[in-house]
Amino acid sequence: MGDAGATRADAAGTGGPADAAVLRRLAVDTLDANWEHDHTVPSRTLYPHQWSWDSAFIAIGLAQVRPERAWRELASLFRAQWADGRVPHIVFNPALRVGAYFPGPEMWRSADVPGAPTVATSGLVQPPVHALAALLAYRRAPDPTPALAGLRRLYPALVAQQRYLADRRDVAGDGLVCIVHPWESGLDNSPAWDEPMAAVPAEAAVMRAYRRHDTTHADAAHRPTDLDYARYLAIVAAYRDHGYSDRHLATAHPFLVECPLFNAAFGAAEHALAEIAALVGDDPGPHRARAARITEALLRRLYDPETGTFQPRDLRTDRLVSARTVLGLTPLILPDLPTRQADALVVEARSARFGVASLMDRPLPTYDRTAPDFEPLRYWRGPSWLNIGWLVRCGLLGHGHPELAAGLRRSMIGLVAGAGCHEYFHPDTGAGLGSPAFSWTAALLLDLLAD
Ligand code: 9WN
Repeated sequence: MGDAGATRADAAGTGGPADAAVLRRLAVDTLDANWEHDHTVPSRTLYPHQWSWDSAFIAIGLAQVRPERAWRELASLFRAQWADGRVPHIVFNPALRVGAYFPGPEMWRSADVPGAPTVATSGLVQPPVHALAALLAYRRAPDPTPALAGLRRLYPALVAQQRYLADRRDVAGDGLVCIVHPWESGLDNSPAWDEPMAAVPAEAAVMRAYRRHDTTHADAAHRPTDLDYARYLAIVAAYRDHGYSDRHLATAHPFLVECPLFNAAFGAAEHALAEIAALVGDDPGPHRARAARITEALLRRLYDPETGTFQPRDLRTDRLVSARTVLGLTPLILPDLPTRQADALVVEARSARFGVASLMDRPLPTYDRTAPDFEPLRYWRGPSWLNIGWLVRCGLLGHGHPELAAGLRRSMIGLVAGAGCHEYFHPDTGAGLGSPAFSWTAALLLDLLAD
């Protein structure tokens, strides 16, 4: 990031009131402009429907400034929950024209599946950060009474979301959940998926039959490749053609991975549900017990003592993938992560690979910046994203590293001060990339400013 950006960052991050007020206004305006009846679109151009984990992050920011919308945001998403408990990763807005996003409802065909809602959705899920978001939205709310009512209404749906994952997605029977598509990770083209994706048969040429929507709104060099997309579509077709039934996964599905971030969110959700249960008059005990089992399974299956970080496990080969991505740091959000592993993650976070410091000279990248295939412009293969920094910061705070958390906070606020509410940022210069008016950037900025 250039000097001007760093100066503004410091002013905002250390309480420069004028700059903080300007940033807050920018964030609220971004969220207002992206509000659509009962939800917030991630971006008007690139992502004009409702996305699952976006809505969770967005609700955390809305809770402070538009509290009623925070609960409508989550309620509209959970209205699209399937009968089996899955919360779809996209809820399509029926008012939009065909082709407003690719792949649209015609590819997913959710209406053909018994148990899918009336509204068209995808059949995939995303990291279950919703219980944590609901709890934080409650804590951030200016008036606790409607917020508690919101929590109470949502609680059974949050429990059903976890039950779906535990009952249907523990394909290895090891207590962890597997993702069946890179889109389920939320970090679509992360180098973490290169090894498992290489085994998915597909050819880039199939994309000639389709029109990608993303590359008409963003630079193709900043997005996944056509070969990535050909594989994404092949995996969707495999899942869809089995009616999105999880019974066939072990035998017939081409992509099955246990992701550290997804499972960390799965565990953090049980911790959050324990707190929500206590607030709404239910028994927190079973949630606490499940949370402990998830942390234990993560340690057993995904922690690599050689590298001192968590790595995804490819269930097709039963091997840990080798790429060191920021996904590995995210189990820090688990309050019961043992000190030994938490300390190792802090070492990894502070290393030249990720550069977390109390005074950061560059933003947190999504991939090891010393790796030869680090790509500073391409989506999840290097650029800095606010939701990931926000999660890592929560983890640093939870494990007793306030100075590092403060450094990360200043760096993230500086990114928006320097470039606006962009979707992602250049990990060296801080330049804005992707959508220039991205909702979770705005929402999480509000959360950072409030702390
Ligand atoms: C596919 C909406 C979503 C985010 C994901 C991000 C991106 C979609 C896409 O946008 O994914 O789901 O079209 O690239 O990778 O994390 O939820 O913001």
